[in-house]
Amino acid sequence: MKHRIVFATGNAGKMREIRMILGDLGCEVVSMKEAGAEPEIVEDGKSFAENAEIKARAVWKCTGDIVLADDSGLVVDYIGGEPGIYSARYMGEDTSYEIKNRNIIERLAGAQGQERSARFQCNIAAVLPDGRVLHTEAVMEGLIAEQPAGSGGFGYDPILYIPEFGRTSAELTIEQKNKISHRGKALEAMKEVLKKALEEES
Ligand code: ITT
Repeated sequence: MKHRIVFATGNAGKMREIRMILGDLGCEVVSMKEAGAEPEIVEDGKSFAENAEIKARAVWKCTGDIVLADDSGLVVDYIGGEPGIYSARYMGEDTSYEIKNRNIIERLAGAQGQERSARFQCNIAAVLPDGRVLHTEAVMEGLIAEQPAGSGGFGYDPILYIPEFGRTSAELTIEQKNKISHRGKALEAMKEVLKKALEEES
């Protein structure tokens, strides 16, 4: 693909994963900071999809390239789907994940087995140079762990236990996580959708 892709995220943990997943696309992938496009973005959408589009559109207005954005979060069934789209802001943007993760575990006191079901959810939005918008979405299913474990990844990774690995998401290598994660799957799907959309264009 000859286009440059700008990724509208300020989250370094996400960007690390994104660079690996998009590495085989054969085009330059830069963060919005690297592209010199850091507009004020107000994430006031009501869904992952709306927020992903808000971020991608805001950066696209500055650069005009293909702009991708990720809106994602942890959805915990036992507490009504919290923190969901508010995952980054849960208990305050500046509160450490050690505290946020402990708090979620505490709120699940007494929950057993499948009652602890939770997932990471991710919506990817792409705004094309002509302004068209594409979306893909995926989840990574797991259970809220009894204790945080692992130091890989970022955010809520230490508390999402992935039964097929018998480990938390923070105990997986980045390669393992990218293969099965919400972000990995949504971005793989986006690669296909993007290729088709750009072929139609040329
Ligand atoms: P950008 O909007 O700049 O991309 P952000 O961190 O604010 O960065 P979101 O609004 O999409 O991004 O919030 C996503 C939050 O969900 C993130 O900060 C983590 O708390 C959580 N999250 C998403 N994916 C995760 C993952 O793979 N592992 C752990 N936590 C994750």
